[in-house]
Amino acid sequence: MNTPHVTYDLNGPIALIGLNRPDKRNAINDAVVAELSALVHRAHDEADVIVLHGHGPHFCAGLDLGEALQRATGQIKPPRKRRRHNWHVAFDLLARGPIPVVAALQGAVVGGGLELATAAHVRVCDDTAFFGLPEGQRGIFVGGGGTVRIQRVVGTTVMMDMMLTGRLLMPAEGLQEHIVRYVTPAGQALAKACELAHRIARNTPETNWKIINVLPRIQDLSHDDGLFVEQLNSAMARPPEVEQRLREFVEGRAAPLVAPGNERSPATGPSKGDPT
Ligand code: 1HE
Repeated sequence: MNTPHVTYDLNGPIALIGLNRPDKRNAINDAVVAELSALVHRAHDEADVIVLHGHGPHFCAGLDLGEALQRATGQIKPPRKRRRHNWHVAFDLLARGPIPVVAALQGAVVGGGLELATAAHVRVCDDTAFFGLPEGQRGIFVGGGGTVRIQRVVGTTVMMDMMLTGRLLMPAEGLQEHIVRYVTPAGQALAKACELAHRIARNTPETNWKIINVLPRIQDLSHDDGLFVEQLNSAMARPPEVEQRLREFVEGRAAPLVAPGNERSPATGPSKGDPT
């Protein structure tokens, strides 16, 4: 099911969600935010992992500056009542939803595009990618969760430099600053993201949910409170797959751990609808 600006494809346990305004470098306007939210809700119902990508040579050029200008000049009226920012709602839906998100990045990953990318849990880019926060040059400020998410990923020093000087980071620096964890040759980021997503889909949904929902919350807690929440989590009722998976290992039937350089070998357990 596609919407006018965002594509959606279900491939076994993986939902591919693609920004599809390549003529505008996948800039994000209100329609994109609404369509993205609807498709993420759909993926939550029917998939185990989301792969987020952008059609064309650029992942995303950030905020739609044409629409922003219309808003600044009053051609688009502000809503009568204040409500939670639609970008925050949509990006939190990805970042704190029930299933992991892998982002495949190429070309421009700038401004709101970088804010969107950092709502994903694992990020892959190809060697055409560049990362930037040109808000300073546009006279605006980050508004899609970047003060929270990007700052936590790259740290205050790097984010301030990017915003104040307009410095662009290339893939090697993206790796160094933890914006991405994998860099591929040009055109291969999506394939790598799908490969990782299929691997993630072999974990139990319960563990995946905990990884993406418990870790970031514990990061926001004190040492003591973090350990307390970790203990509460360990005490939560375990789904039946746990016993099956423990038994597979104890009886010597579990797949081996994934060795570096041999990342295509299967991780533990079969996955529903996995093509491999
Ligand atoms: C756009 C946008 C956009 C391109 N909003 N229309 N974002 C930025 O400051 C980045 C602005 N964009 C660029 O710097 C460049 O477009 C790119 C480096 C991303 C790509 O360059 P290029 O040469 O491939 O494309 P182009 O010729 O610059 O743009 C092609 C078309 O896309 C053109 O429209 P056309 O009708 O003249 O063909 C551009 O106007 C259009 N386009 N980017 C609207 N962003 C919640 S706060 C978040 C704050 C931010 O995100 S600030 C960062 C904004």
